Amino acid sequence: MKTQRSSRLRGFSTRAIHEGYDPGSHHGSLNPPVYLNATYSFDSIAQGQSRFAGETPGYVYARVGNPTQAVLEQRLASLEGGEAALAVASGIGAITALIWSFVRSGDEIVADKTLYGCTFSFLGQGLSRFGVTVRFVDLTVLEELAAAITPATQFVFFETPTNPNMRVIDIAAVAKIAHDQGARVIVDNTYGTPWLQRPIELGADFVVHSMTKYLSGHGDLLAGAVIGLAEDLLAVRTVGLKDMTGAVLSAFDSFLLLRGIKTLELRMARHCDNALALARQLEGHPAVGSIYYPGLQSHPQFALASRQMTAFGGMIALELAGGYEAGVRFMDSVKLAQRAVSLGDAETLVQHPASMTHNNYTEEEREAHGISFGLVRISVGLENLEDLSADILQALDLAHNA
Ligand code: 4LM
Repeated sequence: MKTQRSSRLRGFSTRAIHEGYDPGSHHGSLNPPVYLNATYSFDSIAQGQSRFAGETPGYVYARVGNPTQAVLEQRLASLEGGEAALAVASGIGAITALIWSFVRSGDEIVADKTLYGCTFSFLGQGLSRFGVTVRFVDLTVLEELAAAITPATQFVFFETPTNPNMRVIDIAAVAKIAHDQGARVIVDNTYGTPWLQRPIELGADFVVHSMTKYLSGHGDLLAGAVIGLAEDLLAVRTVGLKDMTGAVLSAFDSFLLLRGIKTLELRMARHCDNALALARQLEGHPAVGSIYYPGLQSHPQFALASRQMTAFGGMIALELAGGYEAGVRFMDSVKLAQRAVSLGDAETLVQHPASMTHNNYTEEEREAHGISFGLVRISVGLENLEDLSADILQALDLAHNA
């Protein structure tokens, strides 16, 4: 496998703020211009033809690229330690554009059994209509991967930590087994972000993101990204994006993402600090039956998470001792936290995966895939920790003592 570029050229935040943009080339404008255009004019028909043929660099039409988006893509590639990146209109747009670019009828995919609901639908229901076989296995048990992979396996796909139940998967170990069988590895790094883990440096071939979440950080847009080798990314841009999904990111959303990513390190550090402190308060609380946070020593993959991740992320899942009804009372009782899906925003968000983000699983699938009906998900925000924990604890008390 070809080795992708090391991301360790300059510090993380330095690259998050400066990579891919030189104000001196843009009248000193500190921020990149927002290029609001659908098309690009050519000096001559010959120039346009050679750009279309891929013989000379340059833009042709905004479905294939835009200079504001290009700055964002260079920055993303640097942060993830990949050769190239493609920014698209949503996380699902990124996953579909990548997979549509390479799979054909008869191919197989092995995926972890816990995935964001719409990813699960695309893989499990969407692709099967086109002759692609997807096997869902528990990728924390490497023997299950070895048993499921065949010479027809194109991709091994997983999230880590998994949405919503926070299982942690060993990226390097999965990549080794997959590569030995000629399959390529896609890691959805939405929960992790490149600040917490860089899957390509651990052996993954592709990283995908819902940039709607931590990378944007402010809940004001939908976006996705694919990062990987330049030749593969060219295929994803010219096939998966241009011809198969058309999931184009706007220049303005590219600009907002560049703004959000400047503070990614600061925000992630605060998300992680708040989440770890809150998880420690919740563990052992009489209202809490089970809690899933990889920074707690009780988490089954605590040792793996400690070596694979810089810190443990901003997401917590829990089951209340009083089950689903207590969970609903808890979510209905929060005052500072908001009842909403999505994650990675400044605001703390609580939601019920079984009926919301993961409602495309049938009841049987949910149980088989370890997503319990009583599970409550918290996306821990950036609020003052004392205010946040007071809100969560008062809601837990109300839920417990009702
Ligand atoms: C949610 N998640 O969980 P777009 N990959 C992961 C995700 O969590 C999501 C996507 C991809 C949630 C949305 C409502 C790990 C989304 C899909 O929504 O297409 O940008 O990302 O609350």
